Amino acid sequence: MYIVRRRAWELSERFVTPEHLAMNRRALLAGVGATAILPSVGRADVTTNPAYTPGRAITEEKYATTYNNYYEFGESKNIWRDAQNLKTQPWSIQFDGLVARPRTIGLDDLLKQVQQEERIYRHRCVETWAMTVPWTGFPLSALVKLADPLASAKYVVFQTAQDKSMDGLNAPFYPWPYIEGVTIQEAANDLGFIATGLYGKPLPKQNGAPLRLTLPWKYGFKSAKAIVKVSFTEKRPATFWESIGPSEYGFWANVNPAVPHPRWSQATERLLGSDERIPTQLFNGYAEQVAGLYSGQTNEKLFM
Ligand SMILES: Nc1nc2c(c(=O)[nH]1)N[C@H]1C(S)=C(S)[C@@H](COP(=O)(O)O)O[C@H]1N2
Ligand SMILES: [Mo]
Repeated sequence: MYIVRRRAWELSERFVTPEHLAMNRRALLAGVGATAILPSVGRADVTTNPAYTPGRAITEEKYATTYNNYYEFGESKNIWRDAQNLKTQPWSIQFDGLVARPRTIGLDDLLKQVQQEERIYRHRCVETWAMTVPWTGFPLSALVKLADPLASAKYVVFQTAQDKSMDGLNAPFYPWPYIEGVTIQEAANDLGFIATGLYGKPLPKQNGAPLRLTLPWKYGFKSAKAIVKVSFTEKRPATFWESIGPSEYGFWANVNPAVPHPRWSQATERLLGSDERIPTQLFNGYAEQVAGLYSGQTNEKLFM
């Protein structure tokens, strides 16, 4: 048999799988129903933040929690069962690099020092699938404040756990650990979020438990899962996907329908649970909140 061995980051064929075909209109309508109910559900210690209204139906939970990208567990979208083997308790996060006091903080201790809220965000994967989900968590800016960076820090770098339950780590070729990063200014933007929950429940392991970055104006690969280390640096970090394919997965990775990926258009996206494609928006629809971050950077490849 003739097999085309695509390199793993060449994801273009993967949009068309039987799973997608199974996601029908009925599912989409169920999602619409959820929109009407969800924002009014109050939960102890968590307030739903009305400033983040997604303007489209919330994705059905079963799609957001069973169709995932988590290369530590393999290249397939169907890793949710395997991810259950990750032990997320106890968990601690290391703050290092350009901080006043490098240290490791237990997750429970960290969570006592932040105010949790719920935000419904659009999510846009670089592969052109998208979803709309209610995260629970706290502002990224609060995490940065806790870490207490020095004035010389220019970047915030996030590192994902490397655990024995993660079979994908045995795959050669990938530059583990999974590293992502943003500038200090980006990290200070209100939209940046650290998720601890999804759909009002603790964050599922496949979605990045116990702590996951969420940057809704950027392609999904910037949103590192299972964070164990937050470092502050003066130099721009070599991030995971940029190291693998710099012309395809750049450092900035801001969503832009007008800038195609070298191998596919970014003009439209497919909502999980539906076969329909909808137009993609500049900065994933968050231009008003984040475009100002990039006003001085006209020569940079900000969008791929
Ligand atoms: N550690 C880690 N984080 C990751 C990834 C990954 O493979 N490993 N995939 C990224 C990509 S490409 C996307 S689109 C989102 C998917 O998040 P979800 O599975 O919760 O929808 O996680 C991002 N975070
Ligand atoms: Mo992605």
